[in-house]
Amino acid sequence: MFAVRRARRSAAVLWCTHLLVLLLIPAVCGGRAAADTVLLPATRDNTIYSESYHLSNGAGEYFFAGVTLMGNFRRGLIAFDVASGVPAGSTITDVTLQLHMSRTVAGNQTVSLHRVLTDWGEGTADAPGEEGGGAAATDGDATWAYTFYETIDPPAAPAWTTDGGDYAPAASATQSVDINGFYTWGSTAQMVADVQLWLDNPASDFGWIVMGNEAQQPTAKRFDTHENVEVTFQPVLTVSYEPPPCPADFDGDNAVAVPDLLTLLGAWGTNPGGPPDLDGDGTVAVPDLLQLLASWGPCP
Ligand SMILES: [Ca+2]
Ligand SMILES: [Ca+2]
Ligand SMILES: [Ca+2]
Ligand SMILES: [Ca+2]
Repeated sequence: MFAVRRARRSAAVLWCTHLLVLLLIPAVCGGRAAADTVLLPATRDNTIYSESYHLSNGAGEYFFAGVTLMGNFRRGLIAFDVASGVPAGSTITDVTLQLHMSRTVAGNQTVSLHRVLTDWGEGTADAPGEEGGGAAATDGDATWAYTFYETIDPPAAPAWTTDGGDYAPAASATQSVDINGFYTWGSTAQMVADVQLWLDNPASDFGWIVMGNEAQQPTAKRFDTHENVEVTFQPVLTVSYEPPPCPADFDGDNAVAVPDLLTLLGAWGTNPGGPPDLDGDGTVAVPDLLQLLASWGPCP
């Protein structure tokens, strides 16, 4: 009995000592996060082909937008994991999307981004050659009719409400695309609003559908995907944001203090998908602890 009590007291002393050390660190660390910019890679991209419900290109090096010589439509899909790269509670201030266009027979054409309203997938379909014809969709690929294709029983697969994808009618951004090279969309107020929505509601982060000029033919443009072997040609979403003024104040009492510290320690080693994973790297660990300690005290 005595031994047990003594062991408990030792543990308590050890805990208090640790806490004391932790409380002293802020005086050394100091400082607060300033406005920041993050470059996000695409987490998925794909092409849907109007001539077939069974064509896709989830794993291809390219995606397509516009109308082919034969009059068939191609629409690109592209999404980014905003919540993984931007701290929860941030205010998005500027958003640009850079794509590299690598092949076209058409001249200058408008290519627009529309926010996608239904979740969709990227399977392992990999079109041959220049990839314009697509490939047989695999499980989980988006196609003209389906959001997550099922090879065993396609009609049973989850489908778009409308063939060709479900998306906001108004474009979030448009850009004229001419010869091969890099093109940038934004920043527009709607792109900022889209990314803010995805940050605040990660379950709605379905990205944009990339649509070419569908009023004439040919207008198709080929863009490089996140699978492209040339890394510098892969899509990049650049997001600037104001971090929340006091992200480590988990309990909202306007100060970073012991209760917040205990919340963080209580989530140690877990992936809460938001606070107290302050740096959004998917686990509550030392960097999050240091960030909390650096903001110790009253909120600004
Ligand atoms: Ca892809
Ligand atoms: Ca290929
Ligand atoms: Ca607090
Ligand atoms: Ca973390």
